[in-house]
Amino acid sequence: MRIRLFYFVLIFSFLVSIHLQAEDGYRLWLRYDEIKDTQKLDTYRASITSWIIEGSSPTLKVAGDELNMGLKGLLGEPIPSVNTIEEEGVLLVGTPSSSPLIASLNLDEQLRGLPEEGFIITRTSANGHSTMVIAANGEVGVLYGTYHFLKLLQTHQDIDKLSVKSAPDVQHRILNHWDNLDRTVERGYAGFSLWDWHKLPDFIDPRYIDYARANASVGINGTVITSVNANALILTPAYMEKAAALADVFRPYGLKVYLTARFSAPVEIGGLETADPLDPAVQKWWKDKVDEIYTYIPDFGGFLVKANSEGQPGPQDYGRNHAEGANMLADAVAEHGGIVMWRAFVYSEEVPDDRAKQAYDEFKPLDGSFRDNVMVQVKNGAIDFQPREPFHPLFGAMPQTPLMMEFQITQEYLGQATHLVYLAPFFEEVLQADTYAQGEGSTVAKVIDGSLHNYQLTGVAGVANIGTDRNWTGHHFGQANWYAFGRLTWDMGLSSEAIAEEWIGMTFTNEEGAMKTIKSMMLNSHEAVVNYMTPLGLHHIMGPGHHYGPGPWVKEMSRPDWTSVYYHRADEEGIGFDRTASGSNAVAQYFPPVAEKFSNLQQCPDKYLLWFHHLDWDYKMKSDQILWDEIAYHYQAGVDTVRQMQESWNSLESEVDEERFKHVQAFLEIQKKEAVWWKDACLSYFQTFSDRPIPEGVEKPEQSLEYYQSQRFPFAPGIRPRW
Ligand code: BDP
Repeated sequence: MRIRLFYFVLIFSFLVSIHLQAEDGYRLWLRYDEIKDTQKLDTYRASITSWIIEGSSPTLKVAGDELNMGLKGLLGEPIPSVNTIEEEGVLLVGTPSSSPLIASLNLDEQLRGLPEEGFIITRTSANGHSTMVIAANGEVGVLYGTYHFLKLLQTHQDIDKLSVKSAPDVQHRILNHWDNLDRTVERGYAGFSLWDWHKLPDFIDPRYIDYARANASVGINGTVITSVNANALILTPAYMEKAAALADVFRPYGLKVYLTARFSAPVEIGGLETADPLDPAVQKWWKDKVDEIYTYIPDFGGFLVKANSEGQPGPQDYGRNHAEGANMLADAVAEHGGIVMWRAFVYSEEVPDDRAKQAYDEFKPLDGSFRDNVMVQVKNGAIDFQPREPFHPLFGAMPQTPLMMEFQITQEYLGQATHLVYLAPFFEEVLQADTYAQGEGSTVAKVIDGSLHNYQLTGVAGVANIGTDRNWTGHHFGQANWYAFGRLTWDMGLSSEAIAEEWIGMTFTNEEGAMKTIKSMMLNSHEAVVNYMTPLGLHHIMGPGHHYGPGPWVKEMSRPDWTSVYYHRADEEGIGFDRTASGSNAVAQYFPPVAEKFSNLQQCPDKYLLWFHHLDWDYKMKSDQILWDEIAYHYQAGVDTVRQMQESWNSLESEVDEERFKHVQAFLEIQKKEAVWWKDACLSYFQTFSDRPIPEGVEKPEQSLEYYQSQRFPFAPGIRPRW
């Protein structure tokens, strides 16, 4: 009896553990659980009875595997693959060159002009039977089309009259991992680096494959696997072999590997005395090094470089400019088809001018002097991934140099992994901003997709939020930002709402009411975090070094533009950074209509007010409130929104599996606590200048200012090793 009970308990706990494992978020948005809506399920089962993929390349094989797994899971029964079309209900997948069946269909018209990665999903007649077809000119297009098709099922779309034609808006859609070789992740809040360097190349963690699947499913086609604060060791044979093993895993998924290049590598690992980009020996060293990399990784994508920025070595160490540095590397990779992504995130120690102006001042004069295979990678805003920033003035200002957007997906300045912040609305806000570079309608998106200046190279980068945490991103909702990054870089015209709907449908629910509740939590979340951290254009007032929590009082750092007081400039009179003509005049870097708008107090949107203006505490806002009160109300509104998010989430208890429900619930509680902390710490501090009461309706700070100032977080995650 006892033995039986023992086995019963054992089996029971095993089953429970399987169940729990299934809801830990590991499967991301590729869950493929059986469709619960029986009507939908029946229609899908009737429409898809078998599938064919002709051809046997690795990419077609993974497309077939995904289709097999996806259909079986979603439809709740295995859907066989067949060799011929003898009935309706066959899903035909492939390219005209890999599939004679597809070649025999009259798809030329539809496929014409479609890039290799694009795809069509259509219905046509094959062998006299109405057949659904996923077709592309390139095999990766087939894979992307397959994921798209599965997504239609996952989100319960009508597939009867399908007519999809899709192609990416930009060529390079790239994750930037700030992963170190010791597996720490700079500004990573989801555990350690996925790359198990020590065991590579021999041990291939199955997670690498799931990582590649997830990226392919949203069209991400490149990954920079090492940190921008680069280590030259990655360019040594032992590490290149490891990187090559990753590249081998990623290749079938259309995911290229890129590396960060440490500019001083010729000295550090090459034994040269200089890394001067104009020195022929240095040029040769890089050329040889690149040739060597290509022997390991034949389709190596190229380099991402952070140079002469925050202490990183660069061409300026030798009196050369950024273009000379970038061009040397560009020449080395050119014959292999590689590219160089050269970052514009620079600000010089010697220049006492407004940090917001420095990237523009340094790069604008170099427009037109970069090689054709260089993209300059520009952060979305001119400071540094703050909760909200106006778009970077470089966008639109370099017509002869392809500019690549850099977003930060990891939430370094946005509550890190415990705050639910859906970033798509912010990405969308930046992409849709009008630069006026060529008159009205010259949006940042049009700069980035190349249409405004006819760029031949186009790209978007996102600093990854991915790590070894079982759910990949720390917060279950962090997955939505990875997802949204991929979707938006594929189609910059997609709305953040539409992307949220897809993601919710694939991860949590397609049930209308619950979907609506989750969607509204997501869509309000970015505004909420801006409100409780940096409302009305405030920026860079976070804790020093780790960037966790509030630190508006920070004033002792090794450089003034790392402090908070440099940015908020609060004094007895008022608050804000005057970037108009009477101040740093950073506003002049924008095209005149934008500069005028931001300079003019009547026209400057409230959300950028203190970014561009220093205003009196009793400045009358459009709302009729005085500035001080308005600031306080915004902080309170941020806290209130988080409380609403908590209520919304709690109402979903019966709609969401217990494990993810509780996880998110606990994180929302942390978020609420920290939102209150931000509000209280910032209001207490700014009140010492404003000398005005906390207005009616705003909760009083819970602790004294001294208490907030005394908080220390020496072990906050994601800190740069040297800090
Ligand atoms: C800052 C991060 C720092 C990065 C830097 C960069 O705090 O860790 O190295 O950006 O983008 O926001 O290079």
